[in-house]
Amino acid sequence: MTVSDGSLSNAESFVLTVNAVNDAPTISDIPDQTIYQNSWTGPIHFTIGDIESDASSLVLSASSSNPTLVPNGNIAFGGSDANRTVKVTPALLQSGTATITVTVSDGVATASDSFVVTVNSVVVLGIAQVSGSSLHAEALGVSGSPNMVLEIKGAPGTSYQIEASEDFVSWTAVGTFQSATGSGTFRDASGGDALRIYRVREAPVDLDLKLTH
Ligand SMILES: [Ca+2]
Ligand SMILES: [Ca+2]
Repeated sequence: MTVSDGSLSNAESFVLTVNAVNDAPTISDIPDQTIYQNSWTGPIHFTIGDIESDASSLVLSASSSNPTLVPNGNIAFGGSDANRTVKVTPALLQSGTATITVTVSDGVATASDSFVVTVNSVVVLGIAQVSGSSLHAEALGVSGSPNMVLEIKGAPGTSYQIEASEDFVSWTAVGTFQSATGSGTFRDASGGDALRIYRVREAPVDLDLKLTH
């Protein structure tokens, strides 16, 4: 910079330092989740980004507001670069709600998004398997609520007979379930308030039966 009165001049220089501004990273909204006891979410997809840093260098962390229901170690990340996933596995036999906060860091600044995981209780009596029979129950569930919904994950296209009992002795067919994917729900509209035990007959592969209402 030079200052002059027309005859004499005085020059001085200075250094102008421009500090780079670090913008905080970004994270997309992760929506709330509702699942059944003894199951898990997702993987739920979300995206992250940062103006200065490559998405692959961003670091994710997560915390649970209810570690009894969802221990921090049961929150798993997947994916790569900008496209990431989070999968939440609640502790066995626990139900309730937990707020999961996912934080992305560029090493200096952070951004977070939260989502509520609601885990509905289910009473599953046990798993019974009889080998060598074409008519065997692989899953059993018990409920005392009307309009019980059975969530069934079986083999694609296979027809399953759903039976209910109140004493483990006499079984009544309450309907059949069949879907192209093997997965879906069956609602037992005939159920009353009495304790009911359900079984699914046929020889499915990896049959998974859950109850809710
Ligand atoms: Ca940044
Ligand atoms: Ca959210």
